[in-house]
Amino acid sequence: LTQDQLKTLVGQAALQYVTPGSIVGVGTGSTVDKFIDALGEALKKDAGFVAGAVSSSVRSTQRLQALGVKVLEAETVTGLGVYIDGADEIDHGGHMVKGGGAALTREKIVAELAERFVCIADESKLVGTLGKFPLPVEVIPMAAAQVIRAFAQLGGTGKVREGVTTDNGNIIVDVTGLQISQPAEFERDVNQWPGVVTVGVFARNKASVCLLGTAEGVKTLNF
Ligand code: DER
Repeated sequence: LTQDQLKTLVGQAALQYVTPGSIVGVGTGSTVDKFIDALGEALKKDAGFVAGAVSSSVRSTQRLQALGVKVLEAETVTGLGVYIDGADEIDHGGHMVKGGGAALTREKIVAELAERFVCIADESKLVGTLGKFPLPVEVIPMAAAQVIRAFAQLGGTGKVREGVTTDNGNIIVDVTGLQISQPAEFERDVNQWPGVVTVGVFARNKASVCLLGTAEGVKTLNF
């Protein structure tokens, strides 16, 4: 099975976690795109399959609206049953590195609204320790240099992601060379640094379940 086929498998499997007629939280990325495709198929059979969606990015909003899904602003809902999103890495505790698609801030906001975070990923994303994937950090532009120096103190090498401005008008620093063995502490510490908007470690908002696409089919990891 190709990586694209694995993403399709898990995108379809995620439909089982959506309560019919509910408002669904939707993340960002190529695996989530497969979930949105599957949602489109479900809506063809039952136009009321979802009542609406809260989206984590302009990219996902456009894809959902193309299906005729009503996209609601996060501030208009008080909670969601489920949030469906991908990850760049996920460890055996359900902690994730996210932000490859530069949507980490809104992803974390929408994830915070949801009772359950359903992560959909191909097996290449499951790791022992987070940090092999360059860690995305959303930063207020004027703080970039000092944040990069702070990561250097931790043995990390930070680099501003060229040509990317987030939906919030900030920049992304990607940090290589980190081993994030205590994700919750790391997230809490870095979140406090002046100028850091969001660090791409999802420990507070870790996954409740991960649908992992493997050559043997979809593996369900519960955390
Ligand atoms: O940017 C993000 O957080 C995405 O969810 C990313 O982590 C997964 O993107 P992919 O499904 O395209 O690999």
